[in-house]
Amino acid sequence: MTETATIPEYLLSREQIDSYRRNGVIRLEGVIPPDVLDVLRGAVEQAVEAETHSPVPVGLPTDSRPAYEKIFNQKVNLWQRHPEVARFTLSSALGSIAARLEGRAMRIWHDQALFKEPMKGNNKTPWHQDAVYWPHADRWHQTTVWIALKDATTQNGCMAFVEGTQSLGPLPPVDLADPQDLFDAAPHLRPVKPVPLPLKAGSVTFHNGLTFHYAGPNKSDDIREAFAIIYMPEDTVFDGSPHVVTDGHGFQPGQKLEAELFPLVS
Ligand SMILES: O=C(O)CCC(=O)C(=O)O
Repeated sequence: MTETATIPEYLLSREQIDSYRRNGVIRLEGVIPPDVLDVLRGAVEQAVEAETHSPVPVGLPTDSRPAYEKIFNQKVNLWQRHPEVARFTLSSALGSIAARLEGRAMRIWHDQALFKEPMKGNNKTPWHQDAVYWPHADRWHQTTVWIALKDATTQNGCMAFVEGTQSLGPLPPVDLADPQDLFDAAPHLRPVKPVPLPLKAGSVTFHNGLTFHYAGPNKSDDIREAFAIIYMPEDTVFDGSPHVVTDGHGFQPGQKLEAELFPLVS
């Protein structure tokens, strides 16, 4: 397959959309066909490799290293520096799934490679909500597609979710480098069993930006490779908080995030 590999349109049933809206998460199998996945995985691996040996990715301020770097090799907004990744981040097939699940037109907020090294201490991803870290005035309808570039299993750190937690709304953010217990803010959920969602390579989850989620440590002997694309509603407004994606771009609080940095994909 050549560089023209494209993610095909994906049919969603009414039941799937309802299930996503109820649970705040859904697993969709086989969204990226094997031949397209080979191209996507190659593009992301190459981009990560190219940036792993430079001190700070081109275009990011030097103090921008996310706390997440302690947990995995995370590269944010690869699409802006690597055209072969951009073809996938800007995929209207994926963007249109995001739009149908959340019921509104969507823009890219950012993408990120999430490569979890094997056997690197206890590199679990702590329980958190995503949208509470983002400088968005409204945080209810962001969604992330988490694409397994290789099989994600309970052994190598697949994601797990507490279904329905998006309805709690934004809670105080936990410090990802030195996490507090997210469940302190919602102790009634402690007995609820989280749902692990292992994925075959090429399958994905979409999760709402407020759904509680976690990923275990990578106890395998291979890298857990995932690529995530985060979408925000078309009319998202900047709330003025600092963030690596918006810092230095001159956005004013109250301004709509409709720049070239945030293309419409649905
Ligand atoms: O890949 C992981 O371990 C965590 C990713 C995550 O939290 C996310 O994509 O929102």
